[in-house]
Amino acid sequence: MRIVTLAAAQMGAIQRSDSRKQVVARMLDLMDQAKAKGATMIVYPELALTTFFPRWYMEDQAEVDSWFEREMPNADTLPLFERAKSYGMAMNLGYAELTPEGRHFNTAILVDRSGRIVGKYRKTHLPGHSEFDPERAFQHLEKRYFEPGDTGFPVWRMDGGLFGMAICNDRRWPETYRVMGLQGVEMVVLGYNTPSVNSQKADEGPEKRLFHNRLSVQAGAYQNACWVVAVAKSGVEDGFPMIGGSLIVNPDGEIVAEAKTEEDELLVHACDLDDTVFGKSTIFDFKRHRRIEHYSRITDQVGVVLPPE
Ligand code: CDV
Repeated sequence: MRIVTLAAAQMGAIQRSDSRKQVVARMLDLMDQAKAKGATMIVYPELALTTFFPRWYMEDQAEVDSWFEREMPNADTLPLFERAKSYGMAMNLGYAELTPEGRHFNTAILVDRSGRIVGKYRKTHLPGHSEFDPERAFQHLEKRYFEPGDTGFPVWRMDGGLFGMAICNDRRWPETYRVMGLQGVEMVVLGYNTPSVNSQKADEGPEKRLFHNRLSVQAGAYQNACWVVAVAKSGVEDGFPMIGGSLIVNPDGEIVAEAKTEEDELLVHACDLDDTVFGKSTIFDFKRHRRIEHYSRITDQVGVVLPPE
C-alpha cells in the first residue's frame, strides 16, 4: 500500500474586497483541520488567493496586475508554505502568476512534504473570451487576462507517487488526463471556479453543472486508472454564484468523498496509489491496447472536419 491521506480543501466565496491575508488565514484553518485528520497532502482550488477576478472587465493593466502574484511564495503566502512544511504536508495551490518577463498565467504548483516546489503547471484550456461580451449574463475573461499555458501536462515524482495537475476547464477535456496517463500518473489534482449558471444558457443551472463536473472527473479517473481530486471555490462572490461539489474519485471512477456545502469544507480520504495498478495493467494497459494509427486527428486537427457530402 502507498497511502496519500488527501485533504480536498474546498473554499467558499472570496469577495472582491477580501485581502490575501484574510484568505490565507482561512486556508491555514483548513490546513489545521487537515492535519488533525492525518492528511499528508492538501489541495486548494484554482486562483485560491482571490475572488474569481476574470468575471470583471478591466482595461487598466495595473488593476489587472493587482490580482497576480509576482513571486511564490511571497509575504502573504509564506505562512502556508511554512505551516505545510512543519506539518510534513504536501500542497497544491492555484494562483494567478505574473512572471518577471511580464507574462500572465493561470497557474498551480505542487509542493512536496519537505516544502520544496517540485512542479508548476499553467492552465492549458482557457475558457471564455477576451473582449466585453454584452450577450452574456456575466463575463468570463480568462482569454483576456491569461496566456494559454506553456507547460503541457507533465507528471512529477513526489513522495513516492506520480502526480499531475490540471486547472478547472482542463478537467472537461479527455486529452488532459490521457497525456498524463501516458506518463503513468497515479493522482491528478485540480481546482476549479465554475459559475452555477451557464452565462450563455440560463436554463443550464447548478444541477447540470454539478453533473458535468462529476462526469468529467469520474471519466478521467476511470479511463486512466488514476485518482482524481477536484476542488471548488464555491459560493456567492459579489452576487455571482459558483458550484461546490468538490470530489475525490478513485481509479475505478467512483466518488469516495463529495462536498455537501458551498462553504470552506474539508474532505479527507486515504488514497492508496497502488489501487491504480489493476486498471493500468488490464483494461487500460495502454501499451497492449492503444491503436495510435487511428488517433492522428487528435493532434493534427483542432476543429471539426466533416466527411465529404
Ligand atoms: N474557471 C473555469 O475554467 N471555469 C469554466 C467555466 C467557465 C465553464 C469551467 O470549465 O468550469
